[in-house]
Amino acid sequence: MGATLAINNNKDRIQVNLKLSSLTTEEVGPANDLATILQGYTSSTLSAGDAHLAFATDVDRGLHCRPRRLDCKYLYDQRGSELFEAICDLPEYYLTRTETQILTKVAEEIAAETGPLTLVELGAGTSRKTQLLLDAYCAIESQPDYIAVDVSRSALDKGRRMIGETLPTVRFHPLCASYQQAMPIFSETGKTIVVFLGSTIGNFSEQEFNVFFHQVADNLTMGDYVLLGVDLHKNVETLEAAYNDSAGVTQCFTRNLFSRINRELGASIDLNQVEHLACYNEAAHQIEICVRFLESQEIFIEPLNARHRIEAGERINTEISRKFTLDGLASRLAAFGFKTRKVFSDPDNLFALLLLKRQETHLHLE
Ligand code: AVJ
Repeated sequence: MGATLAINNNKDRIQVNLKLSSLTTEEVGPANDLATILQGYTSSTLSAGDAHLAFATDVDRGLHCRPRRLDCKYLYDQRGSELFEAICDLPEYYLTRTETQILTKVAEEIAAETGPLTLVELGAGTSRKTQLLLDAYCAIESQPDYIAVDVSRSALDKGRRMIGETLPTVRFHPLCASYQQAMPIFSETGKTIVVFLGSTIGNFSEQEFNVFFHQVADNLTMGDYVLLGVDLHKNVETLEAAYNDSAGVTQCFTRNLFSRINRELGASIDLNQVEHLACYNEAAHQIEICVRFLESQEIFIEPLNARHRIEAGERINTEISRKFTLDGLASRLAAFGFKTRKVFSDPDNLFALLLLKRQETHLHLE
């Protein structure tokens, strides 16, 4: 085993490192040009055909589960990303405006703490909130690199246009990929801050949370940072209102997953029979979102020629949104090698931003 393996026991990363270094031998540009590296990564490993088949396979697998479930990342096609942006502007959806309020206040302090580095944002969407952070980095470095990772190509395009206008010195690198696909990139970006806002971490089950932070820690280097946005415990009324808005946008957002299945997988689900439900599970501290089918329906997945019979009254889980406490979180993150450097919150303690620093941790020397 070579030195790399001893220091960094991560098979995925090693494979990708090899792939990336072979790309740099081509005549496309200098080895350290981030744009070139990302282009090569995108064209060699992430194809649209694979994504379509993965969608079909994941839907099929989820419908075989009991209870049935669908992966919430598929909520974000073009229409879904637009609907999510509309959710962010809803009066009941306090999360986005509270996080924006916190970021406005503390962006400079974050940049001052970390110094110049590459920003990598997971689930960037249209990068609206991130502009506040990028603005602060523009004040301390001339051309900050910003890699926006999202599964929605249209959201990335919109973000790129917006950042191009408001912050033209930012080097914007869109990466249309899942988090897992994007993580090997962390080793190519020099000193890095991984930005994970909006309490998207709340979508992960306890196990997914653990896998995620294990992978992030594994792919980062000592001294790198994570900026994590988390939604905090609060009363049931506020929480349930945020996911059952009076304008019905959240219902459209959830239903859109089924119209996407119709559009892309050749199903013909009657969307009028798909009812959105969002309830707070107080014991588990999570919003649970599902749909209930009012009438029996068949879901046909054309690429796999698979059929699922959904009975009247049956539910399909689409999303969880967990809520956190600061104490619990900091100690759990410490176990993955993240020291909580700063915690920022709003006056009502609705939401928090944690600035974490990657520290010495579990050595897997073999
Ligand atoms: C993007 C995961 C943070 O859980 O609040 C909003 C998604 N779903 N309304 C959340 C969502 C329905 C949102 N996150």
